Amino acid sequence: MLHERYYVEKERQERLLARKNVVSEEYNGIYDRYEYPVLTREHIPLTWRYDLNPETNPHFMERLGVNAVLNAGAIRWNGKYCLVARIEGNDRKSFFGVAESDNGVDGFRFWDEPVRLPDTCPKETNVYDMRLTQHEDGWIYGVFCSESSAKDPGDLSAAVAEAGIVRTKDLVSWERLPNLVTLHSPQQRNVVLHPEFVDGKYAFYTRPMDGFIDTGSGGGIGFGLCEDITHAVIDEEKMTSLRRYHTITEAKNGAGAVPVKTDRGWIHIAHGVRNTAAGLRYVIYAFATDLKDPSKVIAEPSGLLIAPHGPERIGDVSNVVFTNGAIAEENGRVLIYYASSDTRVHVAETTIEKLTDYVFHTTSDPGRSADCVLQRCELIRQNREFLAREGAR
Ligand code: M1P
Repeated sequence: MLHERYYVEKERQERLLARKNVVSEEYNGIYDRYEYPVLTREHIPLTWRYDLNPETNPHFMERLGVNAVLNAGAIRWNGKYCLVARIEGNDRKSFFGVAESDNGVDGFRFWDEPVRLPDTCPKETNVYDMRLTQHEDGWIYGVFCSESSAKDPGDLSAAVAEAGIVRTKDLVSWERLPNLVTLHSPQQRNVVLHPEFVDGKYAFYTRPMDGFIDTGSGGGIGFGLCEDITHAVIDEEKMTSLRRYHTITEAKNGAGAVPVKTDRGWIHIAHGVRNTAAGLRYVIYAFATDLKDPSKVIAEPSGLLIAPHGPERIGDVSNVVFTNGAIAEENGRVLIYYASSDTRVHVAETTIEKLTDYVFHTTSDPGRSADCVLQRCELIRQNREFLAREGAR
């Protein structure tokens, strides 16, 4: 017989999964934030965490607890909104799980079992942050961080980050391809596969790094082409969106969701990092690249698009918002999935029209306080004139 607590927990989880999400009152005209996270550790099926047999688990203890559900790749698949979330066990190791919803903003439910990636890299310790690309070659690719120990006996935390690549046709069976090789960058994280061929080649957004945490000489988000995805090697990495002094990308940045194609360019939703006395602060920003040459930045609005607000600011790694998945629908609706403080996943909703307006009509960062205040005073002047013309205050 099942433990009585099973029914209590099951009922609690069903209530959580059935809860309707609501648009938050916060307004900026660019996107709507939703009130409730779409995925948390409480969404993980009980069968993944508990041993349900009272003979072997008389106290109905969590035997394999889950610490956090975060950074999710996203895709519209078979009429559903699917997230491939990073699930971090209490043991600190991450793995992936597919959760689906009918509307993209609530009711996300994990499939019966986590994703089992082919275990082809014996040295790999951890995997996380999958970006899902529906490529024009017909495959769905998952590009994720494959982390291995640096085998430095003097430093237990020394690690090496590479980009792992898998592909699938159904999100169930995954074929593992060799990790991406970038000839001039020792480490890579936040690598994203572009959905179309560029000059007949596969195109990747990269994030060259000298070390596991610090990007070192890595100047920002890179871009490189490779002939053969089954042995992906990038020789030359060009820079796209750059790290800049005294901006939201001063410490580092990285590609996020697969770019969204619009009439005016590819819109990228990425993350920028700066240093503070309280540690690194991660925010989400946007920029656009040229339709024909997706490495060429053609618009970069000033500052951040999404910052951690309210309860989002607190979690395992506080003061962080991070995205690696967005869904752009045929009707122009765009859902941006972002994790807060490395702990849970949220959604913000906008449209291609609004994103395009935001990216192309928001002024860029002039780089200095004196110029920023001039920019703002000019806005105020124009508004005063407009209000006067309208006879309003
Ligand atoms: O802890 C914040 C994020 O840190 C890393 O991002 P980046 O490589 O830009 O520093 C990633 O490990 C990410 O998973 C994490 O959310």
